[in-house]
Amino acid sequence: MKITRVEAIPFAIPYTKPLRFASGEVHTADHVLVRVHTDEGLVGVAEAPPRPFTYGETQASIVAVIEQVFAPEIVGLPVTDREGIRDRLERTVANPAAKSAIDMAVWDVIGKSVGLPVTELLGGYTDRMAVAHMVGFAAPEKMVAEAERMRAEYGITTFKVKVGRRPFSLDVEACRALREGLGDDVELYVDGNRGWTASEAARALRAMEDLDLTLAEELCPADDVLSRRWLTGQSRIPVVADESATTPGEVTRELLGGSAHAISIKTARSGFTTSQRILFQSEGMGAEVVMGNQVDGQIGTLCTVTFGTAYSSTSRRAGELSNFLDMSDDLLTEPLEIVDGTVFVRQRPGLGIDIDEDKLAHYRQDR
Ligand code: MUC
Ligand code: MG
Repeated sequence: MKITRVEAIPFAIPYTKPLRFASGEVHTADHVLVRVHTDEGLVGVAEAPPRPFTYGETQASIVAVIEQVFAPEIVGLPVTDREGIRDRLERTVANPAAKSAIDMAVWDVIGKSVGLPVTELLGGYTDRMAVAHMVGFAAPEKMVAEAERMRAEYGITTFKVKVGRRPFSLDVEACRALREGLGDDVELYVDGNRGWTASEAARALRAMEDLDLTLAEELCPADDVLSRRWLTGQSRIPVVADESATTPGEVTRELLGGSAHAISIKTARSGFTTSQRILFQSEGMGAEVVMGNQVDGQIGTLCTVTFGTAYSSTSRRAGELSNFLDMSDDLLTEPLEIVDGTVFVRQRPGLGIDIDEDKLAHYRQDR
């Protein structure tokens, strides 16, 4: 079965509540729906979320690179030739969200063609994942209220708190309010999105030592090589590399350089094919992994769940799977649900993504 066409459809769905963090903020899901068509009529689907503040991609750049570079490279290749497709995509540097959406749509077609869920093709370890919710910047009482609502309505008990503001006491205060407001039974961890210097981060971690935080993600930039190593060496909780470790080479650099202890895997930026490499490499090096969230919509979240449920180590911790709840709408005919703090993978051929064509017509930006 050969690839005949790759569609890149820009769409925009507003958030009911923007997500704010140290490197940026998201008000609208201005994503790109990617569809890989084949000569047997099967079509694979995934979405690419542009995150210019992290990877430099925009909605327009994703559409352009797919239409002008990636589609011409891969049309005509057998859809099962995942390595060949990856090779062709990797001839172009960067553009991780565009490449990943194509990769995951290709896996979707393969799953459909053999009548199996992609999660089973990948590893098939479990059918569900616990959910962690990302709490963005706001006044401490609003952050606590949001977490309380997530716990009451969806049963979520793990929260990733965005930090990285100046002065760092703002975030210390917010984390303390969350711990006091939610009690000892919830898991709290923090993500700085490179907002602090290593010395600020060290002081902030010390000030939060009594809060039982479980992980500290990307507190300062990867380019602060020596000070980041200094910080990681003294941290009493595992330091997670997120945007600093998006490729196997970067994972090696962060782990062997002593700049991180654990790795965040995001299918939105490494698809399934490269995420597998990152996962197996992390396991081989003895590093924990977290299934992260690139402020994904429901399609992207289903992709994360598909990968996260496939393996033992990716399903061990709660995955960041809930921020689509703040979108005003989405494109699936059957919305993704979180019940008792859990998301289930779809036991259908491929990824189980069925696009509501009326909604797509309403939200698409190219007509
Ligand atoms: C995260 O873990 O950093 C914020 C920006 C992005 O690309 O992902 C999010 C969450
Ligand atoms: Mg992060």
